[in-house]
Amino acid sequence: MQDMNMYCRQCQEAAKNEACDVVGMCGKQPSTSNLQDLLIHAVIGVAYYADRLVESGGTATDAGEFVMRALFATITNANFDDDRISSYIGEAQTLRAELARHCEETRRMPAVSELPDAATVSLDNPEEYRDRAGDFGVFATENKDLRSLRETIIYGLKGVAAYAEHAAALGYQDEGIYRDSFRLLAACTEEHSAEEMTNLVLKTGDVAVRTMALLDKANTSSYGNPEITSVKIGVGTRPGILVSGHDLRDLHELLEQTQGTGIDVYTHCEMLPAHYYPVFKKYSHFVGNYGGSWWKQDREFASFNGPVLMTTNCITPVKDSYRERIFTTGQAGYPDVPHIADRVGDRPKDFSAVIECAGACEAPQEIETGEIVGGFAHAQVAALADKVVDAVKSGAIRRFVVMAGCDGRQAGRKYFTDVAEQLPEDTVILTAGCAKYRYNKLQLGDIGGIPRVLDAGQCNDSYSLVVTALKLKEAFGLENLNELPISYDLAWYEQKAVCVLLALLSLGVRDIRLGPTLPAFLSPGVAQVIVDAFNLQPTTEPKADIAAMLA
Ligand code: FSO
Ligand code: SF4
Repeated sequence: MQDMNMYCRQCQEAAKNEACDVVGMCGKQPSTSNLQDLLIHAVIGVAYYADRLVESGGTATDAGEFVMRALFATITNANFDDDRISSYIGEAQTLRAELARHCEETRRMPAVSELPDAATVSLDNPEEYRDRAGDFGVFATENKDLRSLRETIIYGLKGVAAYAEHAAALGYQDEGIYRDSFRLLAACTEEHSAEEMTNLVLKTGDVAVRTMALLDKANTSSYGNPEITSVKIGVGTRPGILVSGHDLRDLHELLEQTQGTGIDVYTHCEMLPAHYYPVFKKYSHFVGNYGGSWWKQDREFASFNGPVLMTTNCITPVKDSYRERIFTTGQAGYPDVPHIADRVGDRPKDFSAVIECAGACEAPQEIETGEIVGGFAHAQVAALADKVVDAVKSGAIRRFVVMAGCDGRQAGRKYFTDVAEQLPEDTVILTAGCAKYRYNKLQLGDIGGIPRVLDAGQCNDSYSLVVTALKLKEAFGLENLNELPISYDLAWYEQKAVCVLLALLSLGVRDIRLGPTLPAFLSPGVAQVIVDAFNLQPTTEPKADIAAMLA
């Protein structure tokens, strides 16, 4: 850590594809980054004791909920608020002490450096984090490959945490997911061989699959199965509230509270797929989607004119043009931005401040018109299964290309638009996540009524794509997922995409292309292990990659 303000390489925008060590490319300040390192260290301490507790037959649901919330708060572009991260560190210390008291082995401490009292880390003294960050951050592990494997597990679990928290918000929890997450975090304090750690990475993928399945169950049980839907992208004449992020319960409660107020509700970025759920369709003031991917929010939030509610990541540095009308809730946070408090018990969150703000705003400025179509989650695809299977058997569909994942601001991401445009007309793109904004407004046509871009939903709905693949495997009587006419050309940005990638690897999916760059946290040694086992490869040029995928 010498001569570094911070050290973070958890996302695709890590500076020079190595690490952000001066300030985050995302805008994360050194104080926040170093506090997040400290929080991860504290969370591992909680998991260590919770693991011991469940091993001896106890339950640790509260610890599970806490670990998920805290990990989620450290995801890229989720929480930039030092006070909130500090308060999580304090909570972690209290919880760790309580769990330790419950454990038989209270004298055994994690094999990582002691967690200092959060009170001794002053928010007024960033130098202190700088000096001490090396004790808690990735450099706490000396061996580069082991460090890389530990990071892969922790980043995968950050994605798991986000999805587990959305499921928990709807009343769906799985002790098994908590238990395995404790074990995996605790394993990051233990000495393991590289082979054992590689197995733990795949175990993280297995936890990821189960968590995405849980969230799928939570979403579809609460709001119905997504249906094919045309979503308007123009605007109305009434003031609006723009809802971004991934939390469907937040959106639901806001829709309830805005009924009959004369205010419209629009989705932004990853909230677009909410329109595909039957329950949300009954709200006549839920009018459409505004704008595109998360990284354009500085312009789009300015022209929206009304309040913006960030339910999760991705929030980017807040600009003056909308500073007075942006709100966060859940694990999203930004200094000096009003935060809508958590719900207490079953009482809904109180969005009155957002609604009041909307009442004083002008209607959104129109930036585009038309519609986009989505809603091809697994139940809807299953309903079309015969048509899809026939189209493949007749040769009308030659290949499916899964292009799920995240979007980002780097110019190299034009690759994904180029691939979508250049793929031959007998191919179908399966997508989920904000990666879709690179091509979901192109007019790519359909194949016998099947659109050439099938959007399953949010990034967590990549699970739907897996279910679709499993159904196709069954329909074609194949032994192995890799025998299907499906290629994977994934875009990654933050840790939920790491979670999705590990999920696919744990299911044995091979030959995945990943771009626009491979993760900086994969050491050459670890990258080689993954390449050898799964033939994971970086994206190259659209033409060459398309040719290889169709070969
Ligand atoms: Fe995108 Fe952001 Fe959903 Fe991520 S909005 S980048 S993978 O948070 O979570 O796809
Ligand atoms: Fe850099 Fe990404 Fe970390 Fe932000 S989250 S500091 S952009 S590596």
